Amino acid sequence: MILHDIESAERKSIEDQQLHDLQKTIERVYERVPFYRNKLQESNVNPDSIQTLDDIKKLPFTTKRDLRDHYPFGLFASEQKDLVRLHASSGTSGKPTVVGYTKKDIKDWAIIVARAISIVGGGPEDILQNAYGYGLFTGGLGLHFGGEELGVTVIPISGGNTERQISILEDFKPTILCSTPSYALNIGEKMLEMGKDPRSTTLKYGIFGAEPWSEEMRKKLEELFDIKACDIYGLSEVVGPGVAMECSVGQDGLHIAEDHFLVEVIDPITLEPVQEGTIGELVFTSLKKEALPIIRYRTGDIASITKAKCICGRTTTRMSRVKGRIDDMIIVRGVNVFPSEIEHHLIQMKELAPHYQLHLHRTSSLDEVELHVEITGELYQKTSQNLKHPILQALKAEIQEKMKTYCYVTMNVVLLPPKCIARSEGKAVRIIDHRKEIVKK
Ligand code: DLL
Repeated sequence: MILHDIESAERKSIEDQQLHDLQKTIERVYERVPFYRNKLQESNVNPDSIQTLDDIKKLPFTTKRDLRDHYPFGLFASEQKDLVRLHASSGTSGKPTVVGYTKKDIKDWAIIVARAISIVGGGPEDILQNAYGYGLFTGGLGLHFGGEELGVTVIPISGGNTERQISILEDFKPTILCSTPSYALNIGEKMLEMGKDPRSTTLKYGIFGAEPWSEEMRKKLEELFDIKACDIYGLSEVVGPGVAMECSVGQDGLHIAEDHFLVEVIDPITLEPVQEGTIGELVFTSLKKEALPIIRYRTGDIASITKAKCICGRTTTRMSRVKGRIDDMIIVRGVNVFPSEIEHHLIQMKELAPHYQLHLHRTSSLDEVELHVEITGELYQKTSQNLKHPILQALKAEIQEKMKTYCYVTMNVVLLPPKCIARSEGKAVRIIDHRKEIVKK
């Protein structure tokens, strides 16, 4: 595993470099982006106000809303002639957020992702099956350019067409699979269904991310494919995949590419910084980007950070697994719960397939959660395909009890026969919100 200079540097030298690049970034946006200039002036700050890293607190936050309000290119700091690529995040409502890259941005991002792949253990001798979607989503091209930068042999298969994924897995003999964790699970299940053994492939590593997943899901995928599964994090507004990457040695938090991104964790209500080790909302500031520098971007992602040295030898700040997005946090009668916490408990139950969905309903003024889970094919046969079977009634009560004990939420559990929940080819849909639907009488 190659350790890049920055990854094992002393904290002081990382921070000196960050301060220098932060000052340059602030100068750039102040000169080139009216939105930032106005916001900085309103906060009585200018580029000279940044004398220490702590001075970042003087700067205003940026939100997804700001990007949408300036759709499509209003926050860009480069002229169109200097842009070589655009990406966009799909977004569940309204306009997407559009992000742009100069030639240098693309090169820097490729190096960031190359480092991410090498953090896992990848190198030129590896073949990487890239099942992240190609297109406006940053996953496909992000991993593609990073793989090529590292000298890995990239198979640009993109997401979907699961049977084809399986024949490529068998014929091209890749050693690394890149996809969302839910799609990796989908591929593995399909192999079993076809009578093939997912453990018999040449795969060594999985680079899984783009959606929240749990430690239990990691175990499941590692066992299913006999691989090391590592978490990759990123978001298009900040660059795309590679903002942080988990190492295969420690598998204990994701190493942030701190020479490119400055991380903060804030309380999403008070907007004040939280203590190291406490969970809060991740906030990132880009340090080297040209086309779309981003200042104190509120990601909506909930995690914590630690500056403790990792057993792999890296000194860069690590972030915990993302528990979920603030928007995906379910608040039922005052209790907050993330789907990933529910997943953690469900996957441990042998009677269930690792697929679930949360349906939110509103009856009168109360919110109700319906948890849809699939039973295994084996159990379905054993209970004579009768969902009212006493064994299944008892299982339902057990899940309900578990959810109440560990997640503090009373849920109505709906057991489903195998294969009833839609399988993902990209980001899994875990929450279906029916609360705004008009109930027709
Ligand atoms: O999902 C970039 C990406 C591609 C990351 C491939 C990793 C691998 P967006 O489509 O802009 O970009 O979505 C970003 O996805 O704010 C998180 O909520 C979520 N997310 C990304 N990675 C993880 C992860 C890509 N490892 C949004 N764990 C982010 C949990 C993740 N959530």
